[in-house]
Amino acid sequence: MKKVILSVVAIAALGLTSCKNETKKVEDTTKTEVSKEIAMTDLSFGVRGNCGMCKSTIEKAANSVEGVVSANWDVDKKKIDVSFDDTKTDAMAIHKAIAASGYDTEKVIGSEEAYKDLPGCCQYDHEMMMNQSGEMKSDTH
Ligand SMILES: [Cu+2]
Repeated sequence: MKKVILSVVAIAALGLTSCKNETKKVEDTTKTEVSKEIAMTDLSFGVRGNCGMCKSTIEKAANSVEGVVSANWDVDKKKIDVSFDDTKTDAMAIHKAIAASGYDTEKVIGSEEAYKDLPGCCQYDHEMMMNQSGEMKSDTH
């Protein structure tokens, strides 16, 4: 008799578990859809560079980060504007991707090896001011 009761309980438990799983799946889908709409983060920070070729290299590096939706580097201001999905990436990942392509950002020094492989016109001055007309960065001098 006990065995019968146990198996009934077990079947009931299985039933409950599968019901819960189904409910959870529905909730997850809804959450993902909601967060996609509100997770976009806009960020701008300084990146050193010289010219239009630098611009395409820097933007390509930023866009290669999964979750980055748009990247626009300003050659005059030495500054990049990035929009990204902060559930997929974060600011440091974007800094690192740009640095790996050879360019200095405000937070990460550019890869020396990648810098050496840049075209001569793109080998920017490492002392160059960046993020001009952005937030005050005068504390570095
Ligand atoms: Cu260049």
